[in-house]
Amino acid sequence: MVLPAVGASLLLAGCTFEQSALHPAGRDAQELSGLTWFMFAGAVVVWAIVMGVTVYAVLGRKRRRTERFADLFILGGGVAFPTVGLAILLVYGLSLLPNWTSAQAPGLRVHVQAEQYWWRFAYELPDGSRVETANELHLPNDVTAEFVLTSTDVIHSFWIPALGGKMDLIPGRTNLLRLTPTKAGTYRGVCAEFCGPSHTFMAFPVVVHDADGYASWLAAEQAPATSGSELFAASGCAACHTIRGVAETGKVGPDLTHFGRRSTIGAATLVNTRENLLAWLADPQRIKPGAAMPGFASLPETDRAAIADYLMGLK
Ligand code: HEC
Ligand SMILES: [Cu+2]
Repeated sequence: MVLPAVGASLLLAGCTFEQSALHPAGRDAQELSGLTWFMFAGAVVVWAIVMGVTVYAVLGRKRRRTERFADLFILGGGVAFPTVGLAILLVYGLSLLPNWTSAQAPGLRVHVQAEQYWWRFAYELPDGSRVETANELHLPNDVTAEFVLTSTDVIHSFWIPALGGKMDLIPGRTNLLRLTPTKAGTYRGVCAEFCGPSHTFMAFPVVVHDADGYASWLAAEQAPATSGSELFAASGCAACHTIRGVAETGKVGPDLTHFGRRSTIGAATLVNTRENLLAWLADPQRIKPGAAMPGFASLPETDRAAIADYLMGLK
């Protein structure tokens, strides 16, 4: 019974947020989709000409063509046409460069560390301190965000198609990517570089807020948890997970301080419901092969239920 339920949630998780480069909601994505449609239109014109000439060659009246016509045809179609076509494309492509977000000064910095198979997000505050969270990105609309991208295990890639281009996270390197959202909404980000068996379960919702919505999200995220749980500590969860204000030593897994506010479990693998959380706690490996969290099927069911209720309550 668990598997069909999990399957349905997977599908839901896949459809809830838009993941499309053709429905841009960011400055770079807008430019990229403009370029895509421009190239597509050009390709259609070239295809139509080639097809037209092919049909003419096969079905057209058979009359002898002069050598002069053949020379002109080769020079025109083989040299002049590609030169002009590619020049237009080059000029258009270069004209887009000044609009690129990388040229904008950032108004916000988020440190992103990719891990097999989830995302550590840390928001840099004006005083330099950081608010850590995981697996769900929140951004203010119309503000250029700079992402500081690192990885500690293998190469991953950070991609939010609705906002712009992607950038790899490479062990031993720090890469920078700037994106400017232009439309409030919820989008889907993904890991775009194969990183292991659960690569496909390494996604994240991206919520773009208006300025007030973002400020109140950040203020709530910054606050420590309001309650602790004996069971959470006693069951060994605190060895890997931090809940700020309650248990702050676990650094292996995602920060769970406000887990109850996240919309998904396991980096957009499951919708965040009590039922799915219980399935996750019992056997994460079954849901996400290779995930670096052990299963807790050995805990009494009542303990798991109590821990799930506690985590869901961390708003
Ligand atoms: C050995 C370290 C380890 C232990 C112990 C551990 N976890 Fe995890 N946990 C992880 C890792 C790593 C992930 C991320 C897995 C992934 O998504 O790839 C995770 C993910 C989670 C998530 C999903 C978080 C999110 O942002 O979606 C929850 C909830 C969670 N763990 C709860 C628990 C609870 C409750 C316990 C104790 C019963 C526990 N964990 C024990 C390492 C651990
Ligand atoms: Cu990855």
